[in-house]
Amino acid sequence: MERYFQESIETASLEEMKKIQDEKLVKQVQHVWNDVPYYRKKMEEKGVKPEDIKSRDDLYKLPFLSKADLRDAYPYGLLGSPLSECVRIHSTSGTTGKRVVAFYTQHDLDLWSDCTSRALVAAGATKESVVHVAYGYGLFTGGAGLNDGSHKLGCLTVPISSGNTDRQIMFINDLQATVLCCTPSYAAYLGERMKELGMGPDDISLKAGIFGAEAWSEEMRADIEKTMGIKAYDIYGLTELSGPGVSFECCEQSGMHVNEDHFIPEIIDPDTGEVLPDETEGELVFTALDKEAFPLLRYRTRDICKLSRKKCSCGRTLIKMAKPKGRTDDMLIIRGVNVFPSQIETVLMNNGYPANYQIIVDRVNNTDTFEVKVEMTPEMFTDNLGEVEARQKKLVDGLHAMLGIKAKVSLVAPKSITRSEGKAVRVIDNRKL
Ligand code: DLL
Repeated sequence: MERYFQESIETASLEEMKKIQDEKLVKQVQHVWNDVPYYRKKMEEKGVKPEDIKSRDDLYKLPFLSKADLRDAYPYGLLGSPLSECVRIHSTSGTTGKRVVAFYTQHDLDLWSDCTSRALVAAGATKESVVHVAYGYGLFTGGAGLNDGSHKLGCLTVPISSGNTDRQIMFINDLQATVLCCTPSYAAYLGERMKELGMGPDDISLKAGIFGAEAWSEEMRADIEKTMGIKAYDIYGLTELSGPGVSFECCEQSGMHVNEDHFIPEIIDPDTGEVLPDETEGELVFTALDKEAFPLLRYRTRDICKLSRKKCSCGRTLIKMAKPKGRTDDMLIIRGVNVFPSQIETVLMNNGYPANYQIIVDRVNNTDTFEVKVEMTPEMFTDNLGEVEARQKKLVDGLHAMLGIKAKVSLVAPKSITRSEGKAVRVIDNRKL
């Protein structure tokens, strides 16, 4: 079995990678200076010229780009190629303000599919694999991204998109799919439905899953792996940088290798913008090194994460990023305390609950209210009030120990929280802040 899709890049030495990045960065800065007046103006405001950027070590001199810039420049203001060279757009499902629209030339699409092919190979896919792509197709990048990587690798690709769970299971069974690609919350739902249909891990043909597009915990990974009898790999990416495949997990399943020949990662202090050393948590920033149509430099992702250069047993030398803990903008501040949905998920799963929950925050008489609605499994479901109360108290205590604040916990009937076929909706914040 092939271990790598592009071995010489994936196992390049530090010096080789630096050389690739330095050369590409110098070219890319020139491209942006010449072709993206919006960014050129930002560089001029900061007093930076293309000749000031001679290598990756000069990256810190460049200005950041943020989502606000993308909104300002919507739709064509950050375009780096003539429209006649662009062949595709994708877009985020942003809930506030304008959507982000990203553009691709044919060359951009080719490089993007290299990234997702690398992820598929790292998850054990080969040309013999049957890859069931249940990420949404359309404006969302998940479907198209894994579809194209799967094609490039020569796998039989099932472009089923999301929805119609029973039909998904029928296709997985009938075609004996070996790799499942979808969001982790949808994978958990598919697993739950398979169980209901009486299928155990040995009845399921799948061997690996490539799950991303939202934060998910180690506990959720263990749960999905057990239900389906697979290895579940994380994959990360964002529309602004192409889509899935900016980074991907290998057999070590401990952090994702960044496709560093295409994207330079940095971790910064979100308040000061200062670059932080490896192994320190902060906001993840990426510089796209060879994107033509939408060439973002130092783009602030708002994802909270850390980087590590520790040696990986898979043989890849690409730097690793940890599982993002959450986003600076999905961090809730409840009664002055920072709360991430992923922390709540960890407590629930440690206590044997599935990851079907909703966090409801409101403000009454100037005080934040904080409720966590948690679905019970059918085995837990009971009308014995004393038992339900004891279970609720255990979760209240567990959450208090994790977060330092008290939540109201409401245990609800199995299947009463709406399932998502794409990214799960975990937080309902009714505060008018
Ligand atoms: O979610 C691209 C994608 C598709 C990634 C399929 C992986 C698989 P956007 O809709 O633009 O793009 O959302 C990007 O999703 O900034 C993170 O906050 C979050 N995200 C993506 N992957 C992960 C992950 C796609 N593995 C935003 N873990 C990013 C945690 C993730 N968060």
